Amino acid sequence: MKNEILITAKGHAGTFNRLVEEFSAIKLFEAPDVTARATTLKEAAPKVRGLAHTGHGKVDAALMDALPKLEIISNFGVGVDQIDLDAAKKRGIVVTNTAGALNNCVADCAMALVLNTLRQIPQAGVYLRAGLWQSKGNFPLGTSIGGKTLGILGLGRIGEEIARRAQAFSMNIRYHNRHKKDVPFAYDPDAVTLAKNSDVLVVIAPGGPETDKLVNAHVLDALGPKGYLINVARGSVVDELVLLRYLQEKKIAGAGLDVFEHEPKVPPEFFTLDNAVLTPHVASGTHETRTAMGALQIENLQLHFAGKPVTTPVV
Ligand code: NAP
Ligand code: 8YV
Repeated sequence: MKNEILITAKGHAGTFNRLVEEFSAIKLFEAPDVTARATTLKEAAPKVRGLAHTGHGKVDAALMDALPKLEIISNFGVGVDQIDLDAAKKRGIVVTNTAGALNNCVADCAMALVLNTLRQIPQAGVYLRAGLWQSKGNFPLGTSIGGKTLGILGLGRIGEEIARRAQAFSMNIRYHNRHKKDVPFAYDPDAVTLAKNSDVLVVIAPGGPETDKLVNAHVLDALGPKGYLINVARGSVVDELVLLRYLQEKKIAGAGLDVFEHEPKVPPEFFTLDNAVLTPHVASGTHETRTAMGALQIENLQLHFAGKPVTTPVV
C-alpha cells in the first residue's frame, strides 16, 4: 500500500509527477477556497503521515494540528523560514529540506548578479536594442570586479560556493556569521562592519525572525555610495523600502536582487531603477537542480516511511 501524503503546491512538474506516482497524494492546492481547504484537510486528517511542501506558503501549528497523524514535512528547498520549526519539534514531526542539492546553481546565480550588476550587462543590452548606441554613443562605464572585496553575509553551504567563484574572479573575501569558521577569509563581528569593509555585500543567510531586516539603513550606510548589495537569500533579510530609497537616491551604487519581501509582488518602483538588476527568485531554477531537489525531497519521505534516518534533517 502506498504511503499517504499531502502536497501543498504543484511546484516543479517532474517532482510533482513522481510524488503523485510514488505516494497516495492529496492535493491541498486544488482546494479553491477556505471551505474546500477545510474539507480537504478533514479528508486528510485520519491518514496523512507526510507533507510535501514547496517552500513558499506557511506551514504553521494550525496546519500541523489539522493533520494529527503527520510525521514528516519534506520541503522542496533549503530555506525553511515558512515552516514553524518549534511547532514541528513540539509535535515530534521531522522536518527535512534539500540542503546541498542547489549550492552550485544558487552560487552561480549570485555570481551572475555580481557580474551583471557591476558591469550593467542587462542595462547595456537594453541600450543597444533601443538604438541608443548609434544615436547617443557609447554606453556609460561600469565597475570592475577583480580586486574588489566581496562580503558574504551567511557563509554557509551556498556562501562557501559563492566565495570559491568570487576568488576565481580575483575578488577578496570577508564574511559574517554568528559563529566564526575555520576558513581563510577575514571575519567581521557584525553586518555593519562587514558592509563597511566590502565593495559588494552578498546576502545568503536564512530568512526568519532572527534575520528580519538585518540589512537596514545602518548596513546600507556602511556599504556607502560606491557599494553594491546582492540578495539571493530571502526578501525578509533586507529592509526593502529602505533599499528602494537608497537606490533611488544613489546612496548605494546598485543592487542585484533575486528575492523580495512579498513575492511574487515587487514594488513597481524597482522596475524603473537604472541601478538594479532584478530576477524573479530563479537562483535554483535549472532543470538539473530542480530535479535533484525533488529527488532529495522524495528520498527523505521514502526513508522516513521505511523507518530509516532521513538524509537532510532540519528538525
Ligand atoms: P546554511 O548552510 O545553513 O548557511 C547559512 C549561513 O548563514 C550559516 O553560515 C550561518 O552561520 C549564517 N547565519 C544564520 N543566521 C545568521 C544570522 N542571524 N546572522 C548572520 N549569519 C547567520 O544555508 P544555505 O544552504 O547556504 O542556504 C542559505 C539560505 O539561502 C537559505 O536559508 C535560503 O533562504 C536561501 N536560498 C535562496 C535561494 C534562492 O533561490 N534565491 C536558493 C537556495 C537558498 P551561523 O549559524 O554561524 O550564524
Ligand atoms: C526555492 C529556495 O525554494 O531552496 C530555497 O530556499 O529559495 C529556492 O530553491 C525554490 O524556488 C522552490 O520553490
